[in-house]
Amino acid sequence: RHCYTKYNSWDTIAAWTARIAKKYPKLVSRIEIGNTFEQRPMYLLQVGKVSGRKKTIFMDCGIHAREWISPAFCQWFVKQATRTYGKDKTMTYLLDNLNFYVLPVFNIDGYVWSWTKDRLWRKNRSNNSNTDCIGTDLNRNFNAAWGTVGVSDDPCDEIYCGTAAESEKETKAVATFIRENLHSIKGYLTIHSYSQMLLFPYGYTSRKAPNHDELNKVAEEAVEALSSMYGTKYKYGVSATIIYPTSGSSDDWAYDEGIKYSFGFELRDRGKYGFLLPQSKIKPTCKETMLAVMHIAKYVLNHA
Ligand code: 0X9
Ligand code: ZN
Repeated sequence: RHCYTKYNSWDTIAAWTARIAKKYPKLVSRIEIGNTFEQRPMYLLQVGKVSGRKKTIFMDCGIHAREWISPAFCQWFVKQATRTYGKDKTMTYLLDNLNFYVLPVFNIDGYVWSWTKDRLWRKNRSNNSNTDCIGTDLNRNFNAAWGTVGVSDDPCDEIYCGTAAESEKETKAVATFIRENLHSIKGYLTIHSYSQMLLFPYGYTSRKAPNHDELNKVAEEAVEALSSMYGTKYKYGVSATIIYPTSGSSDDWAYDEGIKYSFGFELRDRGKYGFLLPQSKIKPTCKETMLAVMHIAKYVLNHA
């Protein structure tokens, strides 16, 4: 039984994607972008008023299996979009002029594993050669200085980067979809937890991104909007310095593909519960995060 204020299993989320597309045919459609290693279909929701060529923002949740608040946010976003379109002025304006591609769970196999066998599982569930260790870190598997910093080449490690960039079916499906839609995708958002940070490129180098100052300003304003609701404190800045250097991460890759507005969120909390954020925090976390995402979306619409 699906509920926005509870963590939902993959089967429940999958059924929900079908239902919401059916209920709001003028606003939501469901696209299958590929299959996971364990052959589950990867569902993407296109959200926005149907009309000709529109700028779009791609947002994914659940690259890392155990970060359950992340898929909860993607579901919340779609709920807010469908329930407030035509009522809330900002939402109506955004959905009339923008499309959102929302991938509610990127790493589905890992998410299922975190529900059934190991709550703190992070990677996907693909096999590796010459070892019993399972899985690749999908946020080390993109083609952005792949395999260089903040990764491991040991398949038994949590940050194993895979055998090559896009070696994983899940990475390949997302990267292919984004490449095929690059003409319209102006913003990229990837939702993680935890630590309350809003990050932007680069993670793989200390070089400044060409529009660093602009990204910094947008991030500052987004964080300010977020904290206006409950006072939640966020850090913001370059991912390599604010969190730690990583290569093969999705936001750096999207940025280097030409998506000038690329951000990574690390949602609540700052470590009290960590990945085990209680369900009672879903609603406040999603409500405040909406403000930051809406701010970025408005900016992208007006500046991209
Ligand atoms: O290590 C990661 O992949 C992210 N942190 S998490 O705790 N959610 O695993 C941070 C990635 C930071 N780097 C980039 N966003 N490039
Ligand atoms: Zn993560």
